[in-house]
Amino acid sequence: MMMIRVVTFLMVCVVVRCQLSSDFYSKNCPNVLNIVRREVRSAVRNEMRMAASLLRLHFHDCFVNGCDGSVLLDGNDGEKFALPNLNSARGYEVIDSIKAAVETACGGVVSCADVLAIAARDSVVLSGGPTWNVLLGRRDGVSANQTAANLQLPSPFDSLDSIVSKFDAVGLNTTDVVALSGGHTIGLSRCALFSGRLSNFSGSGAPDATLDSSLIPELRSACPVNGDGNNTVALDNRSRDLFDNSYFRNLVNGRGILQSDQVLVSGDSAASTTKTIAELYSNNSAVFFCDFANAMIKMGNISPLTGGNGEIRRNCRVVNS
Ligand code: HEM
Ligand SMILES: *[C@@H]1O[C@H](CO)[C@@H](O)[C@H](O)[C@H]1NC(C)=O
Ligand SMILES: *[C@@H]1O[C@H](CO)[C@@H](O)[C@H](O)[C@H]1NC(C)=O
Ligand SMILES: *[C@@H]1O[C@H](CO)[C@@H](O)[C@H](O)[C@H]1NC(C)=O
Ligand SMILES: *[C@@H]1O[C@H](CO)[C@@H](O)[C@H](O)[C@H]1NC(C)=O
Ligand SMILES: *[C@@H]1O[C@H](CO)[C@@H](O)[C@H](O)[C@H]1NC(C)=O
Ligand SMILES: CC(=O)N[C@H]1CO[C@H](CO)[C@@H](O)[C@@H]1O
Repeated sequence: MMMIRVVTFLMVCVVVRCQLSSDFYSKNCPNVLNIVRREVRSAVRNEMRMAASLLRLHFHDCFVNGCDGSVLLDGNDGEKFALPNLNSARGYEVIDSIKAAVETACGGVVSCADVLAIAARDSVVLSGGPTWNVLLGRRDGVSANQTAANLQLPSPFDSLDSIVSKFDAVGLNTTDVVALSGGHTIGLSRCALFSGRLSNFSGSGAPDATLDSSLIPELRSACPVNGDGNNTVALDNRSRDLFDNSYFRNLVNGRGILQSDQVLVSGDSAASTTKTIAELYSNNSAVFFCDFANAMIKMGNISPLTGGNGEIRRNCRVVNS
């Protein structure tokens, strides 16, 4: 069974081309992959959710100014304080400790943007998902852009068209939208981001009709009206910490948590090819794993700074002086 899966995975997989390289640090920091993996493993052992949080950080980095570590920069006007990240994005301290370990081994060599990319891959693998060769050689940006973070990161209240166009703007297509949304097979969401679906959805007087009604009582009890909007539920309650295709099995059953999840199969816009893709993933996890890995590589290739652009930040929170 395992053998068949592996063979299918290899057959389906088509390698994506790009400008970074997987052996970028082979001379100047040959141990970087082992160091990052060791640190991620220890953080995830300490708290399983951290795998999800680290995966999301790489996504939020790449969608704003490309994968340049900008999400990590401190400061009230930084991306950390943009709406999609405030009281939401997490894992910054873990990135600090990974970076510190890497700096001890090879100071001033490995970018924070690359640390995020490696940590995201390791997080997926440690959660039971696919692996891929992480392409490296990104340099770190010297500024963050909060406005861009607010405009360019997809919102859980976005329509399918809006989500598709935000991905398109960074060179990711509909297949990538669906595959990468599968990142929601791990991690949690706060009630405030979906509780509007549970009653009087968009002023309709009723819950969101695309939400399986048998899920509503459970979600209402986890997220009571006037309760703490910061309470959390699993994005994939079938297997909250396992990276598998059950997120897509939820979607075909109307059990996506966020509106932006469910629109992939229930949205009636022109882009509903997303439904065909989600259905495929719901009964073929090998194709999902392969498409996810390829889409992660594509996402990691968004506008990298290379050559003499940017810098290798010593502390991921501040630009070098
Ligand atoms: C398609 C558009 C997307 C939207 C609208 C979206 C939105 C969200 C929202 C609202 C949350 C919960 C945040 C909170 O509770 O404060 C979340 C969590 C998460 N997202 Fe997404 N997301 C999208 C795509 C992605 C992608 C592409 C990835 C990675 C490949 C990803 C990975 C995650 C993970 C792992 C979590 C859980 C984080 C944790 O538990 O700390 N998401 N997302
Ligand atoms: C920040 O992003 C916004 C929106 O994309 C853009 O209009 C603005 O020029 C950017 N600011 C800087 C300093 O690059
Ligand atoms: C998206 O791009 C990938 C290659 O990066 C390709 O294999 C796939 O067919 C494309 N999907 C769509 C819907 O165009
Ligand atoms: C639902 O919301 C709409 C608009 O906000 C409001 O006019 C209506 O009275 C609400 N209905 C119920 C049943 O709460
Ligand atoms: C969540 O917690 C933060 C920080 O304590 C607070 O500022 C915010 O208002 C809370 N959000 C909700 C929806 O309750
Ligand atoms: C895949 O799953 C969908 C629903 O999830 C189902 O309708 C469809 O028949 C399945 N297709 C195949 C080829 O098994
Ligand atoms: C909304 C939610 O989180 N529902 C359930 C998820 O699964 C556990 C059992 O594993 C239930 O106790 C929750 O109520």
